[in-house]
Amino acid sequence: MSYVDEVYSMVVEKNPAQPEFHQAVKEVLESLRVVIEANEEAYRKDALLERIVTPERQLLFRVPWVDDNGQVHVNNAFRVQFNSAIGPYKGGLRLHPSVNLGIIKFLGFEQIFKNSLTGLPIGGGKGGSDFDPKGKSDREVMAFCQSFMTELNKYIGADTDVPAGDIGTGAREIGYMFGQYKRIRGVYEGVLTGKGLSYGGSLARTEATGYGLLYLTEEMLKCNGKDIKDKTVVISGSGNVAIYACQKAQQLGAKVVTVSDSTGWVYDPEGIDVALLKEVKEVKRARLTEYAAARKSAEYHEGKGVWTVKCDIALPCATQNELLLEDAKALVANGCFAVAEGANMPTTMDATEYLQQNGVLFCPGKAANAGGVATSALEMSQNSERLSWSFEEVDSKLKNIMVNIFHNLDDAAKKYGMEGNYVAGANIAGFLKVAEAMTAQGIV
Ligand code: NDP
Ligand code: 2IT
Repeated sequence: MSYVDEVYSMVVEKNPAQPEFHQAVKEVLESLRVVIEANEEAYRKDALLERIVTPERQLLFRVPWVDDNGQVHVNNAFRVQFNSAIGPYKGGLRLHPSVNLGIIKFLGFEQIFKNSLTGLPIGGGKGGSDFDPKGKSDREVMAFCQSFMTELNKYIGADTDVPAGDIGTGAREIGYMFGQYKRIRGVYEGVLTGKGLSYGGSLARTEATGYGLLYLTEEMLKCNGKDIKDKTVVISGSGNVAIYACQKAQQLGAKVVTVSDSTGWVYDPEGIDVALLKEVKEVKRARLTEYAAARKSAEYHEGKGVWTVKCDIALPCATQNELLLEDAKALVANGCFAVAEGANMPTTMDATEYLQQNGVLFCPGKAANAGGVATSALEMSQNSERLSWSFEEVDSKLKNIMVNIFHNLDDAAKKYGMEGNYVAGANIAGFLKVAEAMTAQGIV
């Protein structure tokens, strides 16, 4: 059996019932085959692949908290410190009822390669809990966040592990967590990113993932003789990534005609009204039915459906495995020519292959959504030097980073004989830097 197949079998055997983790490992290892085969002897001897697929440390803990009626609840919480070869662990905290260890491991594993692609000194980690912030009062969210941080604070720090937002964790949650960390540890340091602007947050971090997605998409189109201007874009999700992807796409002259949430989706042929979307989602924390009710041109549909809308470009920005083979077929049939992932692993492997085989430009999340974590690393730099950069400065650094990421993966794909395969390019470019750092640091 080849080294890649051996390691993949080991992962499946040692990590039962973690399908998302298996899927993420499979996608990475498959596209590394040519690199691994060229270095097989050295990698095998050092068990490099076994080490890279095994987290350095996994923390599992309970989070008890009291609701507004005095009832106690208990949630499961996780922090997976996956790989620190190139910097302190860095990655978000997901708060969603679907969270389990396998999902956090898939996200942490992806984060290793994503963070490497940014070119900045950050290792890979991820955490979260099956707590659902939806429908909870601010007080209840605070109670959860404080209890969560009462345990997590022991394992994190500005130079060891720096968490941030993800699904369900936004500015409100980061604020409560930061306050509790500071209170318990007694240090004012950049231990979390995505902080508010009044206490050490970076300008443009809120916008960074969505804006970065569009900067990369624009570059990918440009290098393939296409332009984003006047194109029709479909977006899924209506959270942090989707909102700012929508805003930047419109600034670049495209028309975004859909957004979605976990209950339904909106089709707005006149183009999504971003100010209204922000009011509904960021201020009122309401459902998309409220967007449709306030906007004449919008239609609301229950369930799933954005991928059936005719478009040029599709940007999945909600969650994992939300774009399936049948969706890929619908996109191709409707003339879609580019897909870039704002979410982590939103496209299944068979859907990705179908898109690639049908000539669709496809950029995987670990490259396309790296602008969020890259800007988090810029927030860490600003915190360390106790300075704040202007919006324009951060935004221009973000744009440069995204353009560089695209060229790195494009070059890696070409170098290994897979021109245009940006999945392979991203995995190879991300992996090589981490592998080199791990090799240089010995068996740790
Ligand atoms: P938010 O919580 O702000 O928004 C998530 C959006 O996705 C909401 O519209 C939500 O709908 C929808 N969604 C979540 N889970 C599901 C589900 N199971 N089925 C259908 N819809 C769902 O999260 P973000 O925008 O921050 O994150 C979106 C994606 O982007 C995630 O994959 C995340 O890992 C990734 N990402 C985020 C980064 C960041 O900086 N925030 C950086 C890089 C990647 P509803 O409100 O109904 O739940
Ligand atoms: O998936 C991701 O890259 C994030 N949720 C952002 C992580 C971060 O540390 O900013």
